[in-house]
Amino acid sequence: MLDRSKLLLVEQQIQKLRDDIHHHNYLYYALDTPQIPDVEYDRLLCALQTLEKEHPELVTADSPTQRVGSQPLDVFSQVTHIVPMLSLDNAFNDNELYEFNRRIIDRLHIEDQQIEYACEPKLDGIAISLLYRGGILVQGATRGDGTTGEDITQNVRTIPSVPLRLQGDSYPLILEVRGEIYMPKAGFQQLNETARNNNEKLFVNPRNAAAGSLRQLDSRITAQRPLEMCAYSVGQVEGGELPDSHIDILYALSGWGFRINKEIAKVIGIHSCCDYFKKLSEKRDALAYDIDGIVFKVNSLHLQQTLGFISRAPRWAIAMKFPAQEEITQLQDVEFQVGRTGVITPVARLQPVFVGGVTVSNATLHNRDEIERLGVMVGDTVIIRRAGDVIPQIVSVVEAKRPDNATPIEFPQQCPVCASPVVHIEGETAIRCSGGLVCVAQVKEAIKHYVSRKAMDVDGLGEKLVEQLVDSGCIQSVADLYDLKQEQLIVMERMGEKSAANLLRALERSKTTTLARFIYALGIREVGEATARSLVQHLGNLEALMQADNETLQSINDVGPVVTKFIIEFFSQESNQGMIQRLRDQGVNWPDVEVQKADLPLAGVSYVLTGSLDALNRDQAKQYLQALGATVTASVSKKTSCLVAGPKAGSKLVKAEQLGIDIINEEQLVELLGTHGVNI
Ligand code: 5U1
Repeated sequence: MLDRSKLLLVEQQIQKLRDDIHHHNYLYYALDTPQIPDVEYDRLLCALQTLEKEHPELVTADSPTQRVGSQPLDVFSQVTHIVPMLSLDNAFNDNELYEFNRRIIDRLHIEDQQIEYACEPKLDGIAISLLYRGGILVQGATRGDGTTGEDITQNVRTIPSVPLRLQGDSYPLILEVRGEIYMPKAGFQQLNETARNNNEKLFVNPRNAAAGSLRQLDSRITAQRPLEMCAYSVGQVEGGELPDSHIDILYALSGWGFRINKEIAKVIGIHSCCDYFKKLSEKRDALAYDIDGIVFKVNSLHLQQTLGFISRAPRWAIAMKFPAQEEITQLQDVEFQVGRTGVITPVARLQPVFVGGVTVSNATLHNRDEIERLGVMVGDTVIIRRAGDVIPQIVSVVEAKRPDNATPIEFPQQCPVCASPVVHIEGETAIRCSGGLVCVAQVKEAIKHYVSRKAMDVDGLGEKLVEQLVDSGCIQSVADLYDLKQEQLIVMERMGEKSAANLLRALERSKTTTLARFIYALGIREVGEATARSLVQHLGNLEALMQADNETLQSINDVGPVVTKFIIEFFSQESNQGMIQRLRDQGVNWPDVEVQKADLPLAGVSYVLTGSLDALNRDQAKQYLQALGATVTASVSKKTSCLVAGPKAGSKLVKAEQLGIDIINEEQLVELLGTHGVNI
């Protein structure tokens, strides 16, 4: 038993750690200006977890440790919104925006130039209401029908940019903050990359992924999804004053710990709103998140009150939507394209149609399954969708408009580029060209990938130029790039002396890179940027990667059996070893990387999981153990430190017993994770 003064000291330590962590969360998530490195932050969190583990009676719901999720619910309960959550009227063109402004002018009897508008991107996510009492988050709810939503408090708690406790002390006693929960594009891509590696179903777009993540009854799943929250208004407010303009309210919310959109702006008059819309439209694809329009709000709260509401939407706000992203057109033909890894993709050639601000004449049809799912034939009338900067997709077929001469889509038996036989690999939906580097299409795609921005980033070497260089026989592999001469380049189309010299300089510059970029640039199947980074973090150098065995690779975060197989296959091919050697001889280099692991609590400990687990699935158990620094491998060997055996464990259990390896059950695993602050 600790005496009172010692307990008081622990309480003070816990309080100080929580204050510090809340403050750094605020700097990181709300202001995007972290002031300490990640390891320092992890240290603070770890210290707090340790103290809370020793003193569970001191754990509170607003503690920053409480973001890992909790026991699954049976159902979500209902929540009534005291102040209804409104929707927004839409404008689809400048005229509709001017009409909105005209209605405001007529009601308020003022000049256009007297109206100040707040402009902000409309995030494509899920609307949320967060209720704070005394600065503590007590409820998170969906919009539902605007009056009644679902209580998803457990889920919103897991989102790092949702403050569990407000900053400062000037906030109202009761404050309901409204905003959008969304999944940034990069997080979405990473989530789907992992799902693809695990042969799981992919999410269609970031919005669906965010919605699916929030709808989880098990908040531990939500905790693993890369969600963010951005505040855009308030609902119920009691016991405190707010500023008298929308923009100033947003700044107040930012001061209390919320992320607000960086693009918000205050403008005068509706023409400036149009200018803002054009500017943001150009920036849209470069934003880290999807937006589907721009919201314009009368900035003065006093004027907002005078204008009031009509039905469920305020008269003082409008969402100007980006041009329609779906259109109707005709499928004229289907051609087959060969990708970097030999996958043959059917590409729809369409009657050109204007959609989402551009003319579209091609759309991907993905694979045979997709064609069957759509039931599409050449000659059909189809609906296409263009979302952000992704390749347009065929969404559905208008069967009523199918012409009599519509023809089924036939898949080729031979590669359309090199005529090698097409193979259909068991378990894969795709068909592949078996030509490998004999196939010019695969060579071209491999080179395009190698020079691309996220790989070796060779400025000035676009797709067309790569094709010309390959077609003219100047290059046959990536290693030939660094042997290119000025005289070979200047004879290419649209290539003068100056651009040739620039390109040679860019190639030279690209030789100094990072190991992660180089690994990504090699184009190993299923090795995306994130996987390449993971490989580097765990292995440190290229030699270790080239020699890594099945067990080593599978113990790495993000690396499952499929990608392991591709990595081993890639490095076992002599042609690839030769190509890497040639690149290094030509001067491709990178700085050494320090393997990061040593200060994690389970660093150096190797686990194997077997049998069925109950409280958490195998993937979750693997992720938790890896996050604590342990390696998790698929098979038991002398190097294994511990076997986690659930019911129905078989040969791995027998082998672990024979080798005298520690064996624990799931309950003991949960307890072990708990001692390191992972509460299941
Ligand atoms: N950016 C932004 N999105 N959004 C959605 N502001 C905004 N305001 C909304 C909605 C539904 O409603 C207002 C009426 C508060």
